[in-house]
Amino acid sequence: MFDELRKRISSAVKGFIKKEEKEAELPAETIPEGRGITKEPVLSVDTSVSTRIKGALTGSVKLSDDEVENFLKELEDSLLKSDVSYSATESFIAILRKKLEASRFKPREIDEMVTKEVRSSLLEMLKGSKPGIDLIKFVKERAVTGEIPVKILFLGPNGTGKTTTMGKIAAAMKRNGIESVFSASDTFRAAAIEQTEHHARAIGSHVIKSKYGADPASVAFDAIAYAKAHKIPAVLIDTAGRQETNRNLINEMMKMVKVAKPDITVFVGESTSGNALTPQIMEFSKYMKIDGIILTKLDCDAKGGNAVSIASTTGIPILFFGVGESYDALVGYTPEFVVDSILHN
Ligand SMILES: Nc1nc2c(ncn2[C@@H]2O[C@H](COP(=O)(O)OP(=O)(O)OP(=O)(O)O)[C@@H](O)[C@H]2O)c(=O)[nH]1
Ligand SMILES: [Mg+2]
Repeated sequence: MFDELRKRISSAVKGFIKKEEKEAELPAETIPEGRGITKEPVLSVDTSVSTRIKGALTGSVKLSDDEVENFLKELEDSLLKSDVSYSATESFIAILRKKLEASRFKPREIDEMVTKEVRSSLLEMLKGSKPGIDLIKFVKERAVTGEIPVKILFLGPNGTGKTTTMGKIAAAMKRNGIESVFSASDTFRAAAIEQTEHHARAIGSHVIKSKYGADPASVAFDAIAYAKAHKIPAVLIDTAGRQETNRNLINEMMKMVKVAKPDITVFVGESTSGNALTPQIMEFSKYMKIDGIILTKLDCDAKGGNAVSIASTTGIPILFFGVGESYDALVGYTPEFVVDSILHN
């Protein structure tokens, strides 16, 4: 996961070797000492001979405007090629530009120090986004106040991992002592009901189902009634997937929202959808409020740019990443997780 973004962002090692070769041609006293290939990928700044000479003489150096701009241009191209949205790239570059222009660098540690600035700029940008709801904490708090069941609706285009993710959430709840009921509201595909039942059995959750073709909202209504009657704190509502632009699906979801009145609506999207992901989310959010996003299949996503830009582009926080098919392959979103995965520090 994030491999391509990481490679692009830290394309350094290649550039770094080239630079080392360039340095070998310089007079010995102008070569900053002690720069070798470190284990961690380090970004590479193409510094001019004059910057390095000044650095060698004074012990600290400011990057010239050209050096900053060339570096930023390269980084900007890399981010855009890795599916980071234009607006996210621009805000990141703006934060980083300020830092690079204001900083003085030790000549021997320019690349390491610039990498640190990149890290802190990425963190600053990601931390600027709205934090997501902690689902487990939310249900626990509601259980204390007695406002249960908490109803969580999972929706999104087909095949993104809605049913599997619902299973993962139920498993995480179970580990935290929270019982849940599944609403098998994907009545669009005959096998979907069995699939939901299969997950419920494996996790030890309850399941409410109806027949193939039944009204999905009425199944949710029954699941909520069951949870109320049995004081089960969470109802997890599975839904059918289709093309995000499919009008029937949108109508079905709107009816679901009206009938089930979910406390939390989660959009489940594939991180591998590339640039198609944001329009998918925006299409759903035209008709209903999306509270959080779970980005699945990050383990299959070489680029990883969506993880960086989704919150800043859509204004909707990422709650979790799906990183595999097993029930425990769910990672809570933190800006640090994203940045560490990219920069490997
Ligand atoms: N590698 C990987 N596979 C995943 C992940 N999440 C789900 N899958 C797989 O993706 C496939 C589709 O998952 P489902 O949960 O059936 O997706 P869905 O959105 O419910 O599909 P529909 O109900 O047909 O719309 C399954 O093979 C899952 O095992 C993930 O995070 N990583
Ligand atoms: Mg499904």
